[in-house]
Amino acid sequence: MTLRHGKAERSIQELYRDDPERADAVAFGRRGALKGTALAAMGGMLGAAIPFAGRMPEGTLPALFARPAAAQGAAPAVLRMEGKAPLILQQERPLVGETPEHLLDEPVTSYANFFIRNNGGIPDPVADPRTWKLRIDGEVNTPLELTMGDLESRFPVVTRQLQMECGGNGRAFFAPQTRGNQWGNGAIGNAEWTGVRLRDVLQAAGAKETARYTGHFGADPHLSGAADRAAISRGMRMAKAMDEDTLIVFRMNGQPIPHIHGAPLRLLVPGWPGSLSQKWLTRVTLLSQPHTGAGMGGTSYRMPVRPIVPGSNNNGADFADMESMPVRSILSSHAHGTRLPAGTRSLDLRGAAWAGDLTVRAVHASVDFGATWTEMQVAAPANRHAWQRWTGRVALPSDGYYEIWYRATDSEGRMQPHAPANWNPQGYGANPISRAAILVG
Ligand SMILES: Nc1nc2c(c(=O)[nH]1)N[C@H]1C(S)=C(S)[C@@H](COP(=O)(O)O)O[C@H]1N2
Ligand SMILES: [Mo]
Repeated sequence: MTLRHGKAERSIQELYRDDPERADAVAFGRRGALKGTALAAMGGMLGAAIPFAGRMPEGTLPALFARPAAAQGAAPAVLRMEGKAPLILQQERPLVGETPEHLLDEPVTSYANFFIRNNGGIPDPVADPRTWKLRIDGEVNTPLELTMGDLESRFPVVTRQLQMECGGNGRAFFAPQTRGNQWGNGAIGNAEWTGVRLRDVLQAAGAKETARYTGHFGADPHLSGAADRAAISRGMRMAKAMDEDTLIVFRMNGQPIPHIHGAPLRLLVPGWPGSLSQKWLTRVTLLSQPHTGAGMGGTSYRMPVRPIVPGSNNNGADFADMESMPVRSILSSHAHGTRLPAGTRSLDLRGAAWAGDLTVRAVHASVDFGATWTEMQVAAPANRHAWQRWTGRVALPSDGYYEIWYRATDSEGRMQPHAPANWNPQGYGANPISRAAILVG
């Protein structure tokens, strides 16, 4: 969608970003409630009447133009990989693919629809996974070197549905824009993982009193090729390492883990930034001080304790590590921008919601720009740390342009905000209410 203004033709999104008041005036010739020619202008741009125009908050940029894919001014690039759905190609090197939100419609996310996030290269697959060794060392009484066979025979094997979400999921909603992959809501997956508890393995190694943090290491090379640099190497507090749902996994959805997701072994640290879930796992070390690997400290996976000025520079020295992820919901029954047949008068909505280590208490949807909200039915999670599916029905009074607004509330009463809060240089934790545009007729 482009907008003519003098000689320049710019995307409406760009114009809104640079100068919202002028963009609003140029686009709709007004500030204030939509009426008369302004309403006709917006309707014309959307290609439809807006039945709830009277409830549209002043200055609202229609979701049809505001969502990230549209913001790029072009159709997103597509990832083409054997067995994978056409994910949104965020980057080729390192390889990063986002799942379009409407493909996350399965209760258990398949390999095909699971997002991909790499920070470095992709290691060569090993010929025989049985030869893979995992080292446990540092502040332990007995350092261990374990094969896959050792893990399976020495420790209880558990299978859990666990949600894993990139710390930067939702980053594209931040303004001003931050560095990093411009994720929408699709850097999330909820697969069924099989493995052993990290806790059992650390106990077998005899974690010392002095062990307070973990450090994680994987086999993937740094993009520069430098052998002494890690692509990513993060760590967490012992409390999370000892959580019963923090696993060393070797199967995803009942199959050996696909190579791109970390075969043959990876960590799965549900509810906390995905970067802790080290793929191609070779070593876990226990430390008395926070780990200092790649992706630790500064502004990496860290959030301001006191809000900072959006867009300002900050070295993150007094930020705090991001831990449990904030509440978020997705809509999987209808793709953003869907056109439905004339006469459609109700929509059966479906999606998922999750909230880091917490659960989701409620999901609400609105089709009238947030003036009224309908409570959806939210299912219990399959187990702790699994996402929760939701369903519900909304009524549409006539044909035209609608936005489905959807938002979740966590078990402590925190709701997704109208705009992302606590802006930070690397764009973590943006979880605003989402908006999907739907055209009827
Ligand atoms: N070894 C290794 N592990 C890694 C990464 C990586 O680049 N290398 N990326 C992390 C990040 S940032 C995320 S969000 C998840 C993504 O896992 P996936 O690619 O299986 O979806 O893996 C994490 N584990
Ligand atoms: Mo991530």
